Amino acid sequence: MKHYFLPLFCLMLGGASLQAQTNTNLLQPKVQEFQLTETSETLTLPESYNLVVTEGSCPHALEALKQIMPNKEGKSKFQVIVGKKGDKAVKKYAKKIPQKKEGYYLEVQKNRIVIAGADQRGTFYGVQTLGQMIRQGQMSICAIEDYPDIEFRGVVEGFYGTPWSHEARMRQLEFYGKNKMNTYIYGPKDDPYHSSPNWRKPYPEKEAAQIHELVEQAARNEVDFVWAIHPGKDIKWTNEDRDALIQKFEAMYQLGVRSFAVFFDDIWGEGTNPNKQAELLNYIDNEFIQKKHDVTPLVMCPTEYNKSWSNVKGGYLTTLGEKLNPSIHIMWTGDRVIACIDKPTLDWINPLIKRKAYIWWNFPVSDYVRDHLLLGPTYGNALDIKDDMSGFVSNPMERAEASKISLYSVADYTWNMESYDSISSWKNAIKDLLPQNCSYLELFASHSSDLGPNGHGFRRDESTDLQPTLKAMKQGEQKALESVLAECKNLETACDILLADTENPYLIEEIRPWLKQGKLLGEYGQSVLLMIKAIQQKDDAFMTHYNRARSLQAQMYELDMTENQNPYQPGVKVGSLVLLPSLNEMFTKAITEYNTKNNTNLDAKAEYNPYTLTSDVPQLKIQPVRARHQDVNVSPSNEVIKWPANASLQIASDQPVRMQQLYLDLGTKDIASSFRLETSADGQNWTAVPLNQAADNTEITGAINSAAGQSYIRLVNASGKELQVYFKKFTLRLQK
Ligand code: LOG
Repeated sequence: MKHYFLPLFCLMLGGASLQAQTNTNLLQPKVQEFQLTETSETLTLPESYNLVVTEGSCPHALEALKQIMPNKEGKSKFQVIVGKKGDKAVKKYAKKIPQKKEGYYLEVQKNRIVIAGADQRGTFYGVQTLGQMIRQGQMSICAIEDYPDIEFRGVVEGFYGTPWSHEARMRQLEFYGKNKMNTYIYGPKDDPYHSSPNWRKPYPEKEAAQIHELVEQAARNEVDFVWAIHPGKDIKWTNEDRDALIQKFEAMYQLGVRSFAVFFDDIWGEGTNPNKQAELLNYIDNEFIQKKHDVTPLVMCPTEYNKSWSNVKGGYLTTLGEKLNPSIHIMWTGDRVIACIDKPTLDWINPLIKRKAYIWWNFPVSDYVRDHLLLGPTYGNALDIKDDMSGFVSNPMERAEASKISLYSVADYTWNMESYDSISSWKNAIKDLLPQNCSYLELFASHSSDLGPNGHGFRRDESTDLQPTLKAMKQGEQKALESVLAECKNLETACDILLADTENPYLIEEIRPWLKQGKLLGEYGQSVLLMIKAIQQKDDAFMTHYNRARSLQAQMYELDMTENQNPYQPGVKVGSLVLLPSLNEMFTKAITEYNTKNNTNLDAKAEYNPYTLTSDVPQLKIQPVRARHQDVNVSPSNEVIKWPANASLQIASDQPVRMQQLYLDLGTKDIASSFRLETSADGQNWTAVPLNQAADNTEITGAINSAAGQSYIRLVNASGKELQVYFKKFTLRLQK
């Protein structure tokens, strides 16, 4: 619960004098209780302070304190009293310390500052809050009682794609400490020593040394470094593999790791057996976790980790619920792989697993929409569920710095849920990341937040503030046209300024291709709108604006084809939900009308996708399909696809194309003979195309080489039974 007590006379003094006070809105995460004393006085720190502590207590908090205090420790009447419950130093304040794990009491008086934590971590968090107050300038004379709503708060580095760099992780851990997040789960899917094939092997020397360094950095920032293993792809339920897993954990323990997780997500086959999983995990818990005495509770990610994949009758979840030791946490992504969490979500899962779910929130992860940046506000999770979960960790983007916009808000949400406000938290996050150029980053981020069409169907609002103006413009309001024009100018300016920003070079490096695309989009918008104005005013400059708009369309396409060329969702998309389609629509409409009026034949097309996908495989139904050069690609998926017998995936072109070859990868060996590939000119009469797969290889090819044009191609499960496969590649190459 949040309580802000503002003495009445303080309010009556009005805005100006209040500005000198601490701005509680900028305390991050939002504090639970903030109380101003009966004066509007503020504290200016004296030149030195007398530090009162209990020997040996709270070393990380004291280290942090040294860094935030602008003045020196020394002889002074001004006291800074720091300690945790039970310390002599804070004995006088014991009653004021919140009775909550990781809570703290912080008091600012004319002659002293007191930070009294419920434990070491709480004390460290008190210092963080004090640091935020000091950075604001003048401090209010005040008292704060603060504590987190959720026990485990933080991040799971659990995405597919290039894992974060060591340096990025070091910066992240510091960021978590500053924002009072206590958990970092290390589980990048593409670290071979986390998953198959090398989960059984120890890390090579260099990687081991880096992990040790991360563990130390985590400790300094009061973060639990949780090392996760992902053994399910090839685990055998033998004593040998069980011992290999324990040995790996032991090796990680030797590197300093004191928190562990086991992930069984995105696998099929033997590894998914819930009885065997529970048996193994209980063994690890009894023989390793509990015996060490200094290790935090084990965390596991189940194979059925969301409701849409759960077969309750099959008994997977109930088996885990009944058999797993009660201290083991079970992760859960919600009703779907990508979902926001609410009360019904938790009311469904908690009884099944007989414990409170530990939420793995798949946002702002972008490993299934790698051409987009997810920089918008963090919203959608219910505000009334703090008592229904044991933990909440967010799976971020491959781009570590850019993810901080969302992670800042995750910290805010999990600390003080009822007070969480997604928009103000988003704005504060951006200010924190790029203090001087925050207004430019905010504008850019507002147009770079949706994911584009994707197989999960998860979308985010975009260009929210501009939407009413765009609507008014469509209805012919001239003032609205001018506002949209101004917005496009501002977007160009913002991207230009950000491209040369030096405040946070890591961030700019990560988002550079998108900034370049944003700049082109801003320029494109201006050309389109100036072109429309020229038409209205019968101005000769029309052709110049038209040609420039055409050129910018080509430049945006070129950038999309040359930068961020990952093999999954290559390209660079900005403003793809609202701004770009609106401008394209305006362009097409204006040129079509112009052509009719002037009897001209200017190209009015702004965007065009001739391919459509249809499928009766539920997980592939809304998978995006896109043309690139000579290729037509269906976006790959990260999950296990359950492909029903006789179900198919079909691509149709709106005009006949000469197909050359299909490149397919279902992540499975010896599977080609289970599928049938066919092409057709009319969608009625189908011709079979042989599929080739070399032994011991997952790649499949289908040589089509049709001389005549075909409009359809489809891949059918011809095995007579449901198949479980990955969907790593579906590329149709066309003849030149
Ligand atoms: C994976 C995860 C991936 C995410 C989003 C879980 C538990 N597992 O479909 O590694 O980053 O979805 O693509 C997942 O979410 N599989």
